[in-house]
Amino acid sequence: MNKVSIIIPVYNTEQFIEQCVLSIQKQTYKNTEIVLVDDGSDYSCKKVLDRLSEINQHIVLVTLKQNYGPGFARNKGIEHASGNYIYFMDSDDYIPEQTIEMLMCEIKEFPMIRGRLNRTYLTSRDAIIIDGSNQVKMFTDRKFSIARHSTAVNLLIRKDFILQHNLHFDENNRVYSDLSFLIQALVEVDQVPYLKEALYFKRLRNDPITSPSLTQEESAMRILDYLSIYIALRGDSSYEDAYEFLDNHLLNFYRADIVMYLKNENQIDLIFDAVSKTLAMVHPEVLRNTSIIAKREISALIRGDLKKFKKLNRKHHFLREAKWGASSKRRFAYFVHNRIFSLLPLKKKQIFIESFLGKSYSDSPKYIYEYMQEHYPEYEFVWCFDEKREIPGNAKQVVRFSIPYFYHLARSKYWINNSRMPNLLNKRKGNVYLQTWHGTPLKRLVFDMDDVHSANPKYKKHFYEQSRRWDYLSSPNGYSTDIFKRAFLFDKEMLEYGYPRNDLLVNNNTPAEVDTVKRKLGIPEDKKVVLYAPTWRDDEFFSRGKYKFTLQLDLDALQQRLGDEYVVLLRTHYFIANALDISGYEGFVYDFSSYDDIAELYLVSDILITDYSSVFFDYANLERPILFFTYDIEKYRDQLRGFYIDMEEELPGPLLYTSDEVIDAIENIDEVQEEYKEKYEEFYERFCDWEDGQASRKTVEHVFGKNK
Ligand code: C2G
Repeated sequence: MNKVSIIIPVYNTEQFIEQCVLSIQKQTYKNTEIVLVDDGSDYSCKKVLDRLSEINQHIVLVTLKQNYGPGFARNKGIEHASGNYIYFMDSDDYIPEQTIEMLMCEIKEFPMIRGRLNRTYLTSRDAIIIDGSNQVKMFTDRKFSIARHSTAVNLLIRKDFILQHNLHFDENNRVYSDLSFLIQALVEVDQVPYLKEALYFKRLRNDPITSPSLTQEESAMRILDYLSIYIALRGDSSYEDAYEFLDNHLLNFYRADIVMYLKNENQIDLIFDAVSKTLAMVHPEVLRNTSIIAKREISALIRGDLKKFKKLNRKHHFLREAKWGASSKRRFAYFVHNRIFSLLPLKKKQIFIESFLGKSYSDSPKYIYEYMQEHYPEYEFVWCFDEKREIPGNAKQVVRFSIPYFYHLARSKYWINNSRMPNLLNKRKGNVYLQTWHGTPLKRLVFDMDDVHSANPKYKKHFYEQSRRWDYLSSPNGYSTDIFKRAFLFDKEMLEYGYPRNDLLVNNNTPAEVDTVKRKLGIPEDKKVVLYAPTWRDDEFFSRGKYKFTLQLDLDALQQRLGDEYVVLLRTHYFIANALDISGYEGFVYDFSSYDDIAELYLVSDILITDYSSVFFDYANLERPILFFTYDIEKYRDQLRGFYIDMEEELPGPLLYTSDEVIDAIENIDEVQEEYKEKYEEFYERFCDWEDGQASRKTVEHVFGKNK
């Protein structure tokens, strides 16, 4: 039986390599050998490789003394391979069970065969059924397009063919070494079979900031690497057949990568000469097919006319942005913000303020605003909402994403926000951004998360870009400070004064205030109040930003057993798009999901039920009982997020899994409180200690105080 050697260069991918190897062990094609080439990895990765090769006798571990790059490592792998077929993988990828068998079955008399690449952000995926036809497509005229993605992964190739033609990976090139191997191989054949059912999962790292893959590295190095491989291949007459493919490949690279890189004008000097020299090699016929814009730039580049190129580059980026801006109303507004409104002078006493994406008048921004209304009347405020609403004070209001919204964003010196701003907004020089954030973290945040299960896989990258604009960040306790620094990679000023939003809970916790708020909310003053405030689930959504929630509390049972003594307030997270059906429970259940400020709901509630929401950290300031309805804790903890604290050990109340358990706990709330007394005290000390009712004042003084 034919043996397949799977060659995998490894460099510090201890996070991913086990899964890669496991996916090979699970192959239905059994006669395989795994050649792991350790390309000078650090100790922690070496340890993983040693362990893997100890337990799996099909692993051949080749250790290189230093980091030579994937080209050298793949060549070394071929030298050590004992199989008569070679298959290439990257150490952070994985394959479905049948990939190798399918390729082996279809390679027949051909020297090589290619499967399909499927890019994914997830750690594991099941094979996707494509159409099940298992039909091989033959690439003849367009055979070079097999090299289009510049990668040799998911290529199965006969070893004697490699040796016969002395095929090798470029050893001097870090990112594009595969391209040379592929072109050498492809010029030797007339046709290449391609099987789209043979899948390969190529991991797009969801964290291109702290753990980028080679192609995610945004640097001049990557571009220069590409140019050098093009020059080497294009200058060698043995690859004449590939010239047209290479020229087009370069032009695509120019449009997609070089143009983007040169958006930052300061980078032009770094690569100008190399780009100029490379483009001069392209056949004029191929150049003729490019757009007028590209043609002009390329012509200046080829002539080496740096001054002209800079001028064109600036103009063309403006035109590209304008064209982009013309494609929708929203984009037009961004364009006008970044290119026009941002040229108008900053208003030094104007504050642009928003809470929860404009969905409410609430949270720390509200309390900062109200404090400043009273003590800093010289400041003007622009509040952003999704629709116009009644609020105290004399703030202007703008509707999110309207033209006035963009206008005031650009002109306000200060921004105050508790969540995220749109990614495409440029922060202008002189802008000061106070980020108050919105909760002590329980669920792992951004760079502490492994997989991203929410609707936006680019979450980490976007988050990083956005958080670079923050100048100040509010922290509610020392525990949060540590996490924020690490998980947000935040290194500017941390405001360690507690949360402005919790001032209310410290200052207004009196029976008279509670009754006033109850009357305002329209709930009976003679009943006790249970507040149920769950969080959202990353994997349950309709579309991006629109999450769904299914109520698991049995309202019937609640009403039967508690209806005489209690009323229930329901409050879903602001990401939740669906409304809960509470018809039939009038006078017992109240839906306050769209009520502005949850702090007022805390104030009137005798008991809080929640799950993995940060609401309990705030509620604990009231020192009232908290129950945790954690019916899906395993999924939430193990698959979706992971927690920073041990829920079983450290929470100030019991974990409950059914409606009956929740009702039992409410009926026996005094005993529950007694049982959790000590834990509650420890919890309070750890998370609520900074809250002294003065957080708004201290925060404002820090950012706007007289010495600023
Ligand atoms: N919130 C609310 N109603 C809910 C849940 C939350 O009003 N049913 C508000 C609370 O102010 C809460 C904040 O939204 O503190 C954040 O909600 P979480 O459920 O904790 O979830 P998330 O928005 O993912 O933020 O560091 C904090 C984390 O990032 C959590």
